[in-house]
Amino acid sequence: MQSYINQPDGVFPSVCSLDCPDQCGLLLHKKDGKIIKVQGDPDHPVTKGNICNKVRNMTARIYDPNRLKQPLKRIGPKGKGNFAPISWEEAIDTITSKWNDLIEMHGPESILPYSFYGNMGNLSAEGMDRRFFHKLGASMLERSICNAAGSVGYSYTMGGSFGIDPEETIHTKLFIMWGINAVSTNMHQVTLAQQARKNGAKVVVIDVHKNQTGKWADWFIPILPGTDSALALGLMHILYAENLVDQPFLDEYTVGAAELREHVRQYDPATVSAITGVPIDDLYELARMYGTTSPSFVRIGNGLQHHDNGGMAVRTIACLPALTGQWMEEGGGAIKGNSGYLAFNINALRRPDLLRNKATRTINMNQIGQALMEKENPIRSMFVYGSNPALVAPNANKVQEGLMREDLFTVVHDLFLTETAMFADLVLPATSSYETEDFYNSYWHNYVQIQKPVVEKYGESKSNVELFKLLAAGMGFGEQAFRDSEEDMIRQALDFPDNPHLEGITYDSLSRNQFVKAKMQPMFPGKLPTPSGKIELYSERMKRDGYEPLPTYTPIIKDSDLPFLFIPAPNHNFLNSTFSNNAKHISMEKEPKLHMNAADAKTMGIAAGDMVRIWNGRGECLLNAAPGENVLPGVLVSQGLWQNTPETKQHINSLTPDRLADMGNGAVFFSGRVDLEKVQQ
Ligand SMILES: Nc1nc2c(c(=O)[nH]1)N[C@H]1C(S)=C(S)[C@@H](COP(=O)(O)OP(=O)(O)OC[C@H]3O[C@@H](n4cnc5c(=O)[nH]c(N)nc54)[C@H](O)[C@@H]3O)O[C@H]1N2
Ligand SMILES: Nc1nc2c(c(=O)[nH]1)N[C@H]1C(S)=C(S)[C@@H](COP(=O)(O)OP(=O)(O)OC[C@H]3O[C@@H](n4cnc5c(=O)[nH]c(N)nc54)[C@H](O)[C@@H]3O)O[C@H]1N2
Ligand code: SF4
Ligand SMILES: [Mo]
Repeated sequence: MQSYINQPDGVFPSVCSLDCPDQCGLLLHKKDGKIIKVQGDPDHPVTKGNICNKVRNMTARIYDPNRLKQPLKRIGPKGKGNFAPISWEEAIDTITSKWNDLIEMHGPESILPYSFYGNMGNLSAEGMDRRFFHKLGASMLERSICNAAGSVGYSYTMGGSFGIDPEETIHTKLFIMWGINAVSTNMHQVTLAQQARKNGAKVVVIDVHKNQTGKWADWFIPILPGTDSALALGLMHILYAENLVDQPFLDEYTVGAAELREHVRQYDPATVSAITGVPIDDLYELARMYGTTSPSFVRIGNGLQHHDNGGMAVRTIACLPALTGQWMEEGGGAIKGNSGYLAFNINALRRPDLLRNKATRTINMNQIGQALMEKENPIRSMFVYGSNPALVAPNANKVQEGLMREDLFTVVHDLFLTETAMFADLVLPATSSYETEDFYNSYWHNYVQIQKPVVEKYGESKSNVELFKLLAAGMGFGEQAFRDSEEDMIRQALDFPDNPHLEGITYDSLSRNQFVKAKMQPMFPGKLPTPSGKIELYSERMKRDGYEPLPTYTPIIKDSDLPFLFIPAPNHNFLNSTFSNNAKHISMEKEPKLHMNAADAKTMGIAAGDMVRIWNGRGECLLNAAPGENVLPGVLVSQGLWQNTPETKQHINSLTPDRLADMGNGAVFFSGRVDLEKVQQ
């Protein structure tokens, strides 16, 4: 394996490992064996040397004095953060002997892995760990906290995670950024749009919050939360009524266009305006703009699908480009996610064949609080890595209650003593992605990239791959799968003739070139991976799965009579909870705010900067009020997953519901209701 560890000085290629669609190419500047600067790689064809502030300041995180150096064991009460250093040998012995006892007494399903994409590297996030837990026979985790509802919804229409190549969007004339805060969460899509703007392109943003992306738009359209499918259906109504549809495209490449035409009659502008809060004139203007501008492109975000009806919302919006035949144009169409193009051999990487009991139970990560409190066949041990459930999972007080269980044996592998780690019995130090080998495939642009180790492992930290190999050895697992090197695993994963887009992407080509693009061809003319091979405006498969076969608006669940809808979205300088513990990034973000409509604030006697308490049956939070015109009346928006202390009470997810979305068992962070009062000081 090629490695730059032994070169103390120089500039070395890297890739951003964070859960962000842009997956930037990076250059790491090293001096005396340490990274002194993180820079964008100007040669990366999409990200072209520009990176976000978060990662430009990454050295502050990887050399943060609070970074974990050694394994720790708990020596005080749970949650208090009293730990003492131990050796790796003792840590592995403690875990394996505890697990051997649990397996003997209660079976392997009493153990649950909990992980997500803190490191998007495929080996780190879903490699040796999956092999290990499959062989162990542990409970399975349904990893549906992020985009599950929308991905399933999009697939009903388009067959899978396939959109256009974002590099084409320099040709786009109309951008609709729908439920995506792209300035913060997909900055290179913004760069591409800026390029197109020089040639006259217009940008429309549809969001519940006029955030940085809304302010950057030519036209910001505020919408009431959870009503996007009604808006899309209203646009379809006008497109059909005014004959702005592309009939030859509909005839050739879609199923159900005639049924849809009839179906959308009910979504007339007056009805849709009343549901969405979008004025009737704006509905006409947007529909006509969309029906007459070509190429037009819809970037479908993740925000609009974190709702009870999020799957159907994405399924519905995904129908729009078909109505106008935009998939035929270079720079026309949509992107929800593009991971389909870079699909690799997950069976070879994850080895589900090692799981003997095919009826092993699955636990939804969005309901981890409930699951930990379950009395029947309880989870007795949880192993957390690449995720911070105490902060990121909904209904956080329930999660905390579960983590406090005296009889729960919790192990956390992370770079920091996260909120979750505070409740752990054992804490294990993890390497950063710059210290280990892995491969990365973006879910937006279509490049695969490789990371070679650039710096030595920090302290005694171990990578996910190393850790699960050690655990496998400790459990006495003899298969070759637990001795494979990183290189072996990358080769196995990329050996996948089933996906023609992967042709030419190999360990060797990546090692030579650092990034290699998927083989792309226009989506149309072509056959989609839907049952009919066409865009399914009407979906027989949905009918079979118990859904309305045509796109339909269903309101989100009114989970209480409390007056406000609460949208706790991500912020600019953290990445989920990553960076929320780094002083540098906290100082860039300043403080958590609560955006509210000025009229609501006036009625309640709240002024800018007032401390407000927001609460519901699940929990409460203290935030600084920011009244204005950036949200509609009845809507509250906060940004970022802030660290929580008993004094600051900033635990946003203590308020969020842990019911599941309409599709994919996804999370519904943005469908909860709260009340609000000024804190008298
Ligand atoms: N800086 C930064 N970048 C990130 C992240 C981060 O935390 N910080 N997180 C990463 C991850 S894991 C993900 S999944 C992506 C998420 O990035 P995005 O796809 O941008 O999704 P969100 O930021 O969750 O929400 C986007 C927008 O949806 C809006 N919204 C909420 N409800 C509705 C609705 O009902 N309708 C409409 N139209 N809009 C609505 C919110 O106000 C928000 O502005 O970003 C990734 N990149
Ligand atoms: N209120 C609200 N809650 C949300 C969201 C929201 O919009 N609003 N967004 C949701 C979404 S879209 C997502 S994707 C989830 C994300 O939730 P998580 O996936 O839990 O994301 P992070 O909070 O970034 O936590 C990742 C952790 O992995 C650790 N880590 C990084 N690299 C490695 C490694 O190589 N090995 C190990 N062992 N650990 C590593 C980091 O230090 C960090 O503590 O949050 C969800 N929660
Ligand atoms: S977080 Fe996103 S924008 Fe920032 S460097 Fe990483 S991939 Fe690029
Ligand atoms: Mo996410």
